[in-house]
Amino acid sequence: MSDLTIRPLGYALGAEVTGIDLRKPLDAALRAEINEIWLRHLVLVFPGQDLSPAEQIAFSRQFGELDRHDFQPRYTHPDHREILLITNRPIDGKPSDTRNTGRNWHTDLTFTTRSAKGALLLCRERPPVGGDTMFANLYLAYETLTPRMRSFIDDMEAIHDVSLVKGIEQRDPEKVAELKRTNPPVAHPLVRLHPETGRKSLLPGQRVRGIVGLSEGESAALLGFLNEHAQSPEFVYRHRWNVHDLVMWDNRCTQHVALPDFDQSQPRLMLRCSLQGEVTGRLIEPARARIDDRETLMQQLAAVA
Ligand SMILES: O=C(O)CCC(=O)C(=O)O
Ligand SMILES: [Fe+2]
Repeated sequence: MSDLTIRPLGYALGAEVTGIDLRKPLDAALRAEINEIWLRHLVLVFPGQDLSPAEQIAFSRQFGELDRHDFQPRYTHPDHREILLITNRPIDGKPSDTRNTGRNWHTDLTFTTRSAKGALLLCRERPPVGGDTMFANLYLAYETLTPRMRSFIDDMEAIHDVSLVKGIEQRDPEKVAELKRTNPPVAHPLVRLHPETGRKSLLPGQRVRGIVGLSEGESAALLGFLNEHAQSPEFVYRHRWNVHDLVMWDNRCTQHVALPDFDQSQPRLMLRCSLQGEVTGRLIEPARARIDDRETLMQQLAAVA
């Protein structure tokens, strides 16, 4: 047995893990134990881990292939493409485009066909108050729906759209145009199966434009309900950061939001490694990206009649 101590931080998800120095290599048994704790608590907080970028990368790699952050190459660590800098500190003398990362409820990279498996975020600098991150358990969001609602939505697909990333219009317009061009809307299952636990979870979020096959009105009503439900306080853990917290979340069954509840003149600096996920989405043709607007059609028919 290892010396790990696990302290649950929230009813729905989140656990603090102590009794480990993440700078040291993990053996297979310890790796398996951490993975098992991760699958159980979905968000792990390892406090007091003063890791160098190379150490953070080495630990993160134990849990999957690392992303090289091709979306935001200007904001990666100068010596390590695997580390993304999420900060309000200026970069190359310009406001950082990552200063408002994650400002609406989302699951990472769902605007690509291959949303992330997970992420490991290390706090380097934080404001005196605020700058919290909230995480929600999407297994519970699914399991607490009625059987009737579950079977209604089980085989639906949702359209995820990068242009719904909150605050995207405040970023460098050229980069945003490129981001939109290279990331046309994609459809992901609204209910997904976790590849390791086999449990179903909901995949909602504020970057979802609509549901394939539903009218705009139907989509808006259903998504409004599902989003409100999935953000219920009883499914949420709110993390108040300390410097040297390493937080590791399972992106396959959670969503999160980074709160702008702090004085933006105070520096916040987070270093992120992202674990590559499996392909679960599909590109949809631009014409199909629009929701089938049956409502407009019905109105036109009514006007003719
Ligand atoms: O800055 C944070 O707290 C989290 C930002 C975010 O959404 C992410 O790193 O995926
Ligand atoms: Fe995120």
